[in-house]
Amino acid sequence: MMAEEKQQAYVTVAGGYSPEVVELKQGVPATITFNRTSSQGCLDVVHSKDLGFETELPLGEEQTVTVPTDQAGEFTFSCGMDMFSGKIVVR
Ligand SMILES: [Cu+2]
Repeated sequence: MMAEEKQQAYVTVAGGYSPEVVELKQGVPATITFNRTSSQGCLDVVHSKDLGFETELPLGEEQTVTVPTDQAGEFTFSCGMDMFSGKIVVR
């Protein structure tokens, strides 16, 4: 494995998450960039209790979070009120 290997995922937030499932490779440093492009719904916060991130998503401003990939599995992220959710699959 190359020391500088990284992976970056991109999720558009517009009345839900697109894509709803983000796949990441275990053991490779990862970031996910969220871009909220619509004021629809209550998606101005995204968080994951599983993976320990939470960030506000100002409309039209990309926000990048670091995601731990040391553990394989399926992890959930959701809006601030847990009404919309997506999944991060690490394997
Ligand atoms: Cu919500």
